[in-house]
Amino acid sequence: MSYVGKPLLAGLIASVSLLGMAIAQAATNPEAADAAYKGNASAIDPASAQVVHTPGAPDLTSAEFDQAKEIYFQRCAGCHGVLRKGATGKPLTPDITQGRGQQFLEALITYGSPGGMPNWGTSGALTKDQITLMAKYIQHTPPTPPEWGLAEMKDSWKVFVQPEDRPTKQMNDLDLGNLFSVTLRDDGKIALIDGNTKKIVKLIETGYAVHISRMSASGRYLFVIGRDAKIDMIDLWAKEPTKVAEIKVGIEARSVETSKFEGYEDKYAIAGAYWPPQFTIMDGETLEPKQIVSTRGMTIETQEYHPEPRVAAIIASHERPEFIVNVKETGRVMLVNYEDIDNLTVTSIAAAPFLHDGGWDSTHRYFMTAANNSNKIAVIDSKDRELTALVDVGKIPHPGRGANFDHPKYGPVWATSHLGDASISMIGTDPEGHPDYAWKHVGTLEGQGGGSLFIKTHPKSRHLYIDTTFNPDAKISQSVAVFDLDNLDAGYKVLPIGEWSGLKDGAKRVVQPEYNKAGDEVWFSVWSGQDEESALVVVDDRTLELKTVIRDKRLITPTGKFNVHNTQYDVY
Ligand code: DHE
Repeated sequence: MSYVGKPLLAGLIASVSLLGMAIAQAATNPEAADAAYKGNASAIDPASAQVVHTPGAPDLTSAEFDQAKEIYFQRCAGCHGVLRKGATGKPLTPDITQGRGQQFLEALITYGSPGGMPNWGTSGALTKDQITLMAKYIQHTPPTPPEWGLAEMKDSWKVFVQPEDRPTKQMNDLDLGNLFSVTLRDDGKIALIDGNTKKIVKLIETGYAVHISRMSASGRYLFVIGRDAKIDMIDLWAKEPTKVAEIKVGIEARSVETSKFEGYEDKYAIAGAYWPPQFTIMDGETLEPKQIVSTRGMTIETQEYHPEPRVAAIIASHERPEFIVNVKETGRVMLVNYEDIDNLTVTSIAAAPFLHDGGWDSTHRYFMTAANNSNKIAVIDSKDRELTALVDVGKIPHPGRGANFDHPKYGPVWATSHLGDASISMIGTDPEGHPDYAWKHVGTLEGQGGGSLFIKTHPKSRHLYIDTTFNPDAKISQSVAVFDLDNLDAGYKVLPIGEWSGLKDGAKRVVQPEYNKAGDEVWFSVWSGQDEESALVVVDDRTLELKTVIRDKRLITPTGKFNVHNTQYDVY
């Protein structure tokens, strides 16, 4: 069965043009970088969403409805939500849109807004007729995509190699700890690359618009999730790394993780979905779905029902048999205890909207997570199961998993960069040794500019790298800033990663620094379009000089890179 295919492909192409457009707009409006980043096509097949004709809304024929649905899911759902309850973009439910009226809506879509709404008309992305159509369409009740429960999951679930037929030890000569799983975003694949030889070991077909890779606690299984909510489980011990199971846990998703608490290593996997809004706990060896939990519920602030709270980052606790699940729109962090898998206990912590990504402090006790619409970092204590602090940081924090290092004055700190400004915020994380600074925003570094997605260091490194992937200035989006951790006051150096790649054409956006196992080299993706050449650039962390460029025509749209050892042990 084809769940995505053409609509998604078209959507991704559309989202690339949205990206260009919104990034251009970001030159004058920092919110636009955020819209560019979040305004990707939805993986939902528009045809599956049921249409309701709404009293008070302008008439539309079935053909017009179909066309409008397609445009909405490709271009609008990423920001306004599938059910139009609002996320980065404003809510667009009929009670609001009918009140605004056709003319107002057409003008808004045509010219955009200072809040980050792209100028769909004046940029030429939508025609006048399409804008008239969309203004009518959003005055109708939002069509609802189908649910995805146990039956659908079981239908999609396949075990290619049963656990008893798998090897009991590593059957290949790969240096698994230094293997990298590289997302080939628009090619529906990952590339496994040997960190020592820099050669592609294998390409593996995965879900569409692949998002992230995570490792099982033992370091044996690699889990990859696509935006289409398909999970592929790869056994790295096989003669050559091989897919051993797959499942689709929803229609649209971003996160996957595995149980890491002592005694539960490799026992469970969990994946969060954007649609339907839910998470699923699966058997860690076969992906058999065990429990599905809906995240629909009340927002923390106004205690208002939200029908579509998407699951963002998930991290496995080292302190308890628990998964920590970020629920974006409600602003809740759920601590899901899997000790009794048939009777899960969930502790719901009110943090802040809209929770996105995050990672551990250096002790692996405190989960530092970005509430990017609130410009805050929520600190979750995984041991005492409570909110330790909400820390104000810069505009639209986006840490990835963040960066931990020792600051000469503040002791151990965790840092995030931002999509909305050039700052890098440092938060003290040592309540024992440096109580005066713990859970406070202790200092700010000034980076190259806004549009940053990822910041990275390594316990063995004395450097801190910050990308600026969505900065509107190509010179900045194609390079990274690096700070010397022993001399932060000296400011940053710029490494011209895009130029070092040797690529001539393309956007050459530099994204996501990732260290090798030894912590002495750093890998960057140089990300261009699907029909253009991309590359990986490897930098010597000691000298900050170019070490290698990995160019191969199979490396189509590389973005995230996940070193097996660092991902397995949460090293960052
Ligand atoms: Fe991501 C992590 C969601 C766009 C590359 N991304 C995450 C996580 C979430 C998320 C919730 C945390 C997962 C976890 O830790 O469990 N990303 C989203 C979106 O909703 C968004 C904004 C828009 C979309 O439609 O998908 C989005 N992300 C992107 C991109 O455009 C990026 C740059 C390129 C790509 O491959 O799609 C991108 N996201 C990444 C990467 C990580 C990630 C590389 C993991 C970083 C890490 O170090 O762990």
